[in-house]
Order: sequence, then C-alpha cells, then structure tokens
Amino acid sequence: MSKIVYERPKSLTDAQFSYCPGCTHGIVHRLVAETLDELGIEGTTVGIAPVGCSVLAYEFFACDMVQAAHGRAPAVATGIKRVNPDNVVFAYQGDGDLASIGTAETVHAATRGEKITVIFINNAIYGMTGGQMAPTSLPGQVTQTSPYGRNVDTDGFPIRICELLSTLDGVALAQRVTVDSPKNVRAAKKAIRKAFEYQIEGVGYTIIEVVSTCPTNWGLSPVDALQWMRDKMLPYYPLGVYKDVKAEGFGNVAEAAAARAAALAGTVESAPAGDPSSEGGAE
Ligand SMILES: Cc1ncc(C[n+]2csc(CCOP(=O)(O)OP(=O)(O)O)c2C)c(N)n1
Ligand code: SF4
Ligand SMILES: [Mg+2]
Repeated sequence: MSKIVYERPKSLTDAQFSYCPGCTHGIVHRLVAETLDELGIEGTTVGIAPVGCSVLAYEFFACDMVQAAHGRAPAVATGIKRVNPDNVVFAYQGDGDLASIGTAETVHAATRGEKITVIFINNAIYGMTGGQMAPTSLPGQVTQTSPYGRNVDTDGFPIRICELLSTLDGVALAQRVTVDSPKNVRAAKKAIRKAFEYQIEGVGYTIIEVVSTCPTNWGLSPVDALQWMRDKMLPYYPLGVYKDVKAEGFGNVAEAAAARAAALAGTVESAPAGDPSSEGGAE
C-alpha cells in the first residue's frame, strides 16, 4: 500500500510562486501553510500580506488575506484580531517592511501584547525594490545604496529585532530560526507552529524571525547565498529563543509581566521617607 509522505499543503493555492531561485520566502510560505493544515485553521485564519517581494502572498495562501500598506501589517492585524478574536491572524513581513517603515507599528503591537503571529523574513536587504540597504543590512555590507559597504558611522548599526522585542512585556514568544538545512527547516516549522498555538491559547504577541536569503540582490548563486547567510548573517543574528513566557512557567504575558515587575521592584532601594532632597524624591 502506498503512503503519501509529501504533498502540497491545502493552505497554499495552485498559483506558482514568483520568487527567484534560492529565495527562502517560498520555504517559509510552505511552513506556514503546513501549520495551518495541521492545526485545521485555514478556514478561520486571516493573513496580512506586506509590501516587498512577498506582496503576492495573498495569491499564494488559500486562507483569507488582506494587503497592508508598507509597514502597517501589525496595525491591520490588530484591527482584524480585535474585531474577530476567534480568527487566527498572522502578518508576513520583510525586514524593510517590518524593521524600517513599520518599526513603530511593530514595537507598539508587541508591547500591547496583541494576540497575533508575525512571520518576519530578514534577508538583510530591500529585495523587491532592487537591493537597497535595510535596517538589518550588516556592517560593511555592499548594497545599491551603500556601494562602499554599510558605514556604521553614518548609517548606524543593524537592528536585532528579536532581542529588541524580547524586552517588551507583551511578547509571548520571540524566536529566530533559519531554513538552510532539513534540520533547520524542521526547527523553523516547530517554532512557527508554536507561535500559532500560543496565539490560539491567547498567550500574547508572537514573532518568528527567519534569517533568509536574497541571492538576486546579494549577487550570489542560490548555494553561495546560503553559505553567505551562514557565514555572515548568523554570527550577527544568532538563532535561538529570545523570549518564551510559557517555557518560563507563565500562562500568558500578563502573568509574566507581573512577575517581572515584582522582581524589578524588589531590586529598587527605597529612599528614606520624608526626605525630599534624596534622589528621586518629590520636588
Ligand atoms: C511607504 C512606502 N515606501 C516605500 C515603498 C517601496 N518599497 C516597496 S517594497 C520595498 C522594500 C521591501 O523590502 P523588504 O520588506 O525587506 O522585503 P523583501 O522584498 O526583501 O522580501 C520598498 C522600499 C512603498 N511601497 N511604500
Ligand atoms: S529579489 Fe530577493 S527576496 Fe525577492 S524574490 Fe528574489 S531572491 Fe527573493
Ligand atoms: Mg528584505
């Protein structure tokens, strides 16, 4: 008797991906779609497509999709989730979209603990528009807008999104993964599934960052792009779990935040009562 071990996820349409050879967007689409299939939530899920190479995500996912303006996916996701809390809502965003134009929406959705899932594709470049420097481009990285390499004196340092967001109380899960090998693809799938499960359980905001490739704008073959990503990006963006409130023993972000506040309060030395001249006292 034959056994099917691999087939197209039902949560993907029949549309052919528009991605370049060696681009990891397609792998991540598949992992999200497999997760929707496994959790049986394709019919109740709303995805938010970004601006960037994955703008056509609305053609590829079979669930309901909404197209957001550049960087606004977390705001759109927030509205949909609040109006329809029984829906599962995910935003799919590139690094230009999420960490540049949409930084404010990202930080505020995270700190509000919006019960949404964000799939963040960090390929260290603005892919769709021809390879301009992104907030995540590496120091020294040559791009269309940094032909001599990213100069940290003038362009600043790359943003590590998982590390940044993990400081916010509303974040339930922040994890960085990659998809350069079968082992890492499996780990990425596990993380994506966990993020959707946390959302369904109402734990808080969840983000999975996928360190990704853009062979076309990096000017590398698909194989060399994977190696460049391993050699250059992973040391700057280490894989790992940056925050997981359930693994810390909490049921949701509110419980974790209360414990964190109590722990912080315990570390503050109180000023002597009635001494307004002491630092931090009344003016
Ligand atoms: C407000 C606004 N600014 C700029 C653009 C142009 N634009 C479209 S896609 C893009 C870059 C997207 O890069 P990223 O989010 O990293 O996605 P990738 O293509 O790399 O996956 C830019 C700047 C736009 N559409 N809207
Ligand atoms: S330009 Fe880069 S990010 Fe866009 S599809 Fe091609 S390889 Fe992927
Ligand atoms: Mg990008």
